[in-house]
Amino acid sequence: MLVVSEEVREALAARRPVVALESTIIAHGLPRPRNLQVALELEEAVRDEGAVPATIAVLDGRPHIGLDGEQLERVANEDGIRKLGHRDLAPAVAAGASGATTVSATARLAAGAGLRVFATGGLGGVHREWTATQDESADLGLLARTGITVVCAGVKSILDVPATLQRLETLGVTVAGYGTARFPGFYLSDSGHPVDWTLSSPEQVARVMRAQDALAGPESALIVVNPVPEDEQLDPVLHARVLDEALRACAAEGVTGQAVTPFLLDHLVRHTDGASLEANLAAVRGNVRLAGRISAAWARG
Ligand code: PSU
Ligand code: MN
Repeated sequence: MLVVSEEVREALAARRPVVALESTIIAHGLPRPRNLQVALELEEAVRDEGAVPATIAVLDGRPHIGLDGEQLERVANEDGIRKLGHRDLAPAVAAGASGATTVSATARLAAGAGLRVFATGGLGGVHREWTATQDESADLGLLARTGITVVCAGVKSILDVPATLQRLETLGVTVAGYGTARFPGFYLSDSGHPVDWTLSSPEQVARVMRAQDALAGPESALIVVNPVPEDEQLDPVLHARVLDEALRACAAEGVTGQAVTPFLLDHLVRHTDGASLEANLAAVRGNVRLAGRISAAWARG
């Protein structure tokens, strides 16, 4: 069922490091034509750390683990590329549809193919106004039952961050700050909330992964949160102002469901003169590099 690229298959067979990358950020999280450049750049960053990148997407009904240049271009530029959460995988496969995978769908496919380390920008989570909309990303529930290590810059700041942290605690998902005791704020280095565990090297992360396996029990993810460097973060004052406007525009235009996240991200890019895009990219770049180093430490074990 899964189409695993030759390069990824060989790396897995030889126990060499592999890093899974999601594709929703490319198809629906970044503007064209920058999105394709970024997709290529992220794969290059994984290679720089000595690991093999495996970007994941569904093309013509087939889930792909590892894309070639032409396939990456389809994800970036093809009109009609859907956004697929994990619940959308089966209908997409049955219909022969093409779609980009969110964190939940990517993590499920990656784990199914035997990958252990995954890098992204920010996770989905609990939206503000949850009490009215009950909008909580399927990312959380899936990570609560999938044994994968996700490197991210926290959750998108468009979300209710403390509620999301609480949900992760309730669901039993381990969260560790990389070199920090603070939970990062995606575009910002610090969300204002603490984390309970701090890890300071790829080897320490790999040791936690081995401890998870040794303890056995129900599978769940390890979320490693890696802050964007302070000198590359979005100006916190600008962030607060534009985010407030974006949330109001979203409500005023009646945007709901899957469309909420892309709407808010796009609003932020357009109303910060691209500064949110730069901070977003700085965060993702750092996460991808760290994931490369963690997968190398994991492979050495
Ligand atoms: N973070 C970004 N850009 C994105 C996403 C996260 O900077 O496009 C995507 C991820 O794929 C994440 C998804 O899994 O948004 C969550 O969407 P939703 O809130 O609809 O579950
Ligand atoms: Mn949602």
